[in-house]
Amino acid sequence: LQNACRIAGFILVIFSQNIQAQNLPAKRPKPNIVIIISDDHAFQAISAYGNKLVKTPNIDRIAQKGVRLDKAYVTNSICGPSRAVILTGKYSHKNGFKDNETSQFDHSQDNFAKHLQTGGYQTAWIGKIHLAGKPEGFNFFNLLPDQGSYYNPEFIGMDGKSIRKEGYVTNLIEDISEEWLDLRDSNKPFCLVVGHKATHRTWLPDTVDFGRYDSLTFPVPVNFYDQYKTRSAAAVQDMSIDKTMQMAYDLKMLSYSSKGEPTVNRMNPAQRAKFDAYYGAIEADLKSKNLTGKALAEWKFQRYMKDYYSTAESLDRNIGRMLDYLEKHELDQNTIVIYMSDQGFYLGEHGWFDKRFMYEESFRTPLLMQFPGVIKPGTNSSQMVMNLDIAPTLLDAAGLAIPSDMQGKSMLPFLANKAVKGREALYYHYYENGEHSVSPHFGVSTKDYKLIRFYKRVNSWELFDLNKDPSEESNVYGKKGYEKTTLALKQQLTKLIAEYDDKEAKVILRSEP
Ligand code: SGN
Ligand code: CA
Repeated sequence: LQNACRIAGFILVIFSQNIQAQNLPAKRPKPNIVIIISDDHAFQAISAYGNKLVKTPNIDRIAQKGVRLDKAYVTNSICGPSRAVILTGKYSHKNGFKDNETSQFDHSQDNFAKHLQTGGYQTAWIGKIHLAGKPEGFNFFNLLPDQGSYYNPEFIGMDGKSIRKEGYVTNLIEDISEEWLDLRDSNKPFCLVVGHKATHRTWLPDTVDFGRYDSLTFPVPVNFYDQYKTRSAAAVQDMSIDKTMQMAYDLKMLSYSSKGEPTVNRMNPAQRAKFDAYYGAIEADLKSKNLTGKALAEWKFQRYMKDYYSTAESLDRNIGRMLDYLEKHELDQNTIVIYMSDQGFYLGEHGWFDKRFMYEESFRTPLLMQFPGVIKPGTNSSQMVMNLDIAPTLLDAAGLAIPSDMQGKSMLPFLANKAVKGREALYYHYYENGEHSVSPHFGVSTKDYKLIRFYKRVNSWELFDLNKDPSEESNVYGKKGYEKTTLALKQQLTKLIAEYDDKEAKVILRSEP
């Protein structure tokens, strides 16, 4: 038996070395890494993902030089938790950061940057991180406090002090990133995380982008007037464009009453004058129209889209600056560039903005990656991957060991070799129970079906037949003909909960709603 074990172990070593050798050409220097993480930037807002109305030429450059992942998802569709998953390669229940409202991120825990550092990398995080406290594993950081501000934002330095910088946040984050790249030790590989605030609420564009999309009329999504029949959990939210979105706070019509502070207060006089000129004219026109009901809801939708896409314009432009920087400094051939959002976002689907639900638009994230010499340019992949996989992928690319308690898997085996298969099902768990009123839930999704268990605010099951109902409007849980599928999905869910050791979900699963 001992001999058999020894031989099996030997075969395993040979096999894993083979995979490693397939993933990375043997003699290349360690690749540099740039990860650009935006906030709330939906895949459906990107031309590489099929948006025909707007152009994102620079994000598309990454797709042309590398891979566009069409089935990339997050484990918990909310900002801080998603970044915690990206950093640690572990689900929220393992890294401890379950929600933005009550969780505290423990920076002393393991993360990919610490491994890269010990592996000889210089590391930096610049911009939004949304995990309060002092990040560990980074040689340099310069961070937005909390959500940060679009105009003249504060940045927290390594000494803990805040400094206000004049300008528009997306440009400033790129400026600081390039300054760090200029000053780095060019004898060592680097890993730079560029954390953008765009396109987070309240979608405030750079002054140069005001009105950029005014000539477009955006098509109202087919399920904009969703009545949430058969889906009690979807009916409970507070994130509709019609009811929740604020005229002053969100849409910048400042003479309307506002729940929160409108986001113009940090602007300098020159910025404010441009803001007033642009939004003032829209407000005057709106007042002359006296819109109500559906006409007002659709006016809000059009304004939301114009602000959202104009905010994304600066994001794409600054991604272009980063790609140009890498090319100009001849770094592009040995730098992995990843573009992703912290989660997806609703652009009017189901009548919503915001995220949180395990439904497609918020569950899924854009994810594009270039890795010259390893990933074939212009590849599209329909492998199911998660933000959980970023940390192990980076360690794999750097030729470093992946800690056994990281729950994600390296994407390199199947990105480098088409014959290798990724995961078959996705496990999701969302916890927050406050703003926007989305009930906590967990669930499993395969390519064909999605089964969700809501708890706390709403207690219910939902099942979607994704091939027949891709926009997830018909809950078929308990419907005739779905008994076997439901049973199989429940078994798969139970298995994933055990595999990822989600004790809380295990208890809830045992109790019927
Ligand atoms: C803020 C926003 C919410 C948003 C959360 C989480 N409200 O609280 O609309 O859902 O952030 O976003 S706001 O009035 O402050 O704009 S996340 O991206 O940080 O997760
Ligand atoms: Ca976010």
